[in-house]
Amino acid sequence: MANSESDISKQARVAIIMGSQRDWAIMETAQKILSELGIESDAWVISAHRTPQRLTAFLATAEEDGIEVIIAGAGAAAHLAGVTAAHTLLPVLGVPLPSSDLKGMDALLATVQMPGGIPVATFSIGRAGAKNAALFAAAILARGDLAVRERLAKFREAQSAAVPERPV
Ligand code: RP5
Repeated sequence: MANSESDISKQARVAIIMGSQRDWAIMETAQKILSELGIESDAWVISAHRTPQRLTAFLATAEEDGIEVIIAGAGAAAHLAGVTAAHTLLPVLGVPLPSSDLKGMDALLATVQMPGGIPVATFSIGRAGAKNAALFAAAILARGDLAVRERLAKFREAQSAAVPERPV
């Protein structure tokens, strides 16, 4: 995992950012899915309130560094995805995390309730949200990348094939 705003992996097409090191236990699910789909990603701990300069420095060059989609995971009063979206034209996929006593309901509302004008696509709380954000990022990239589209189609096929017709 890259740790500095100045070392964005040149190949990474998807950036996974999260407000705390503690969020990685869930957000690494997104990186695993992207890797299964052959999509380069890179991950950073960037807090909108604890490391605001790190966030603006990262976003200032993200697009020119080749990032096409940003997945932002945060818990509690989760403003990371919204602030990120305010600083970039890249699509921002928000994952609310269950890291507070409210178990993600706070983060869900904070992430989904963006006032009109700055959109954040919001996913479900926790691991399922991280997984779906990665699949959604793949779907975005698949519009202009047939190889990704094919891998996404295979992922869906394998997922269907893994469902037993009868309970075992
Ligand atoms: C948010 O606050 C982070 O995304 C994290 O989920 C939550 C708690 O962070 P820590 O205090 O555990 O670092 O900013």
